[in-house]
Amino acid sequence: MRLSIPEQELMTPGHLACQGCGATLAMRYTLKALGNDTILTFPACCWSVIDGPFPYTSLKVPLLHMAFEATGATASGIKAALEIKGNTETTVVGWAGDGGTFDIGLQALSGAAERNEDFIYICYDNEAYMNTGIQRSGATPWGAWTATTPVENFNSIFKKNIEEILAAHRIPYVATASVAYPEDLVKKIKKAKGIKGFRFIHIFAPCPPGWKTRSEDTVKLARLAVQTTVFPLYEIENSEKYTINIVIKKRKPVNEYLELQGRFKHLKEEHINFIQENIDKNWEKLLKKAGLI
Ligand SMILES: Cc1ncc(C[n+]2csc(CCOP(=O)(O)OP(=O)(O)O)c2C)c(N)n1
Ligand code: SF4
Repeated sequence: MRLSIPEQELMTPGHLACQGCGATLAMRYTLKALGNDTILTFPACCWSVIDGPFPYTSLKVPLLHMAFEATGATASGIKAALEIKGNTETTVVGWAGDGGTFDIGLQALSGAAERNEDFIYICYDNEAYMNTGIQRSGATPWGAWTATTPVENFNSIFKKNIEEILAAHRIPYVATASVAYPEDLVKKIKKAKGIKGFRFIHIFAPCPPGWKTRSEDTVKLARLAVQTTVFPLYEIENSEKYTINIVIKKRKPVNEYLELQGRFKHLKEEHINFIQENIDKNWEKLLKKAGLI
């Protein structure tokens, strides 16, 4: 059998993540795609813990821990320092959670994208501020329970469309990816590695304690998110060329995805219908942009 995913492991076992953490799969596949000539920078997030305390580390590449809001600026600085030293080979990656990307790091992210800095920005999206106790973020979906959007006042704001925000910066590459589709994920990271300029990749990464799900359902949930088109897999090149990588012909109803998660268990039928209507609208918009309807 021909393996499409590199065998090289740059993430070791014995890290500090919870069982079934989607963010660890995201990292493992990303490093397989990038190889060891890579430097990472992390803001405050679960990954600043998962890696382990100094001098221990679960990653075989250099990394720099940085303040929550500073991923875009820090990665820009690392890249500039390497260039001064004559190193144009090493891949620089800003690696942040959704809180550090959609909300608190958005300013530095936008600045780096506007300058078309030559690094890859990866957001692993577990749809809340997990590391500090499951507070709502700009990536939290409509209807979800979080610690700051309790059941009686559940989240009633839609997830920010971060892809469109980034595409509006006219950067060369924007892509979504999922831990349930590792071949697609690795292909996109490799493609991003070969592009010069600012590249943004948004990886869907379920979180069992934050979503109130079973650890063994992480990949199933990530797959259902694609099959229901809650999280479609697509690319935007040079802010105008849309490609849907996995076109779902027979979409599953959103309830199949929601019912596995404790964070949605308070929802009533009318809420689920409302969520479905919005997913339908978004999917149609995307099909139009990709020229498929
Ligand atoms: C300026 C600032 N505000 C708040 C914090 C506390 N803090 C540390 S990690 C974190 C949550 C990060 O959430 P996210 O970026 O979504 O990553 P996740 O924890 O989900 O991996 C918060 C609020 C901080 N370190 N700095
Ligand atoms: S809280 Fe969620 S994202 Fe953080 S380590 Fe645990 S499973 Fe992973």
